Amino acid sequence: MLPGRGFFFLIMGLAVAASPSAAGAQGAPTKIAIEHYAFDPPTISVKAGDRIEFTNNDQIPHSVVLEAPNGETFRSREQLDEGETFAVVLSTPGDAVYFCDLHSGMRGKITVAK
Ligand SMILES: [Cu+2]
Repeated sequence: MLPGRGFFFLIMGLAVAASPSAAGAQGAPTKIAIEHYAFDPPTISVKAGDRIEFTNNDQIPHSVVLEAPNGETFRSREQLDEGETFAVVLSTPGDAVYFCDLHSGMRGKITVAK
């Protein structure tokens, strides 16, 4: 048992409980890493309203183009540099597909549940 760990999650819990009005906040964001020319994890399930964060951990730029279940398209900056994050909130249930505009092999899918 790490003594600091429980305390950290207690603080996180209080922070979430203290901000019930945050739009669609379901807790911690779902994180997708961009590493070694791939999205990790490439497929994931979230709840409608969850915040999804893509972070580029590669030393070369990538991008994120996402087609939401309702047909809406979300785009990151053309070139997301190392350490930069692109966040999106999907409010419509269904399947969203996304890809990197710079590297054709980089793609993934997000299933949005109600
Ligand atoms: Cu890329």
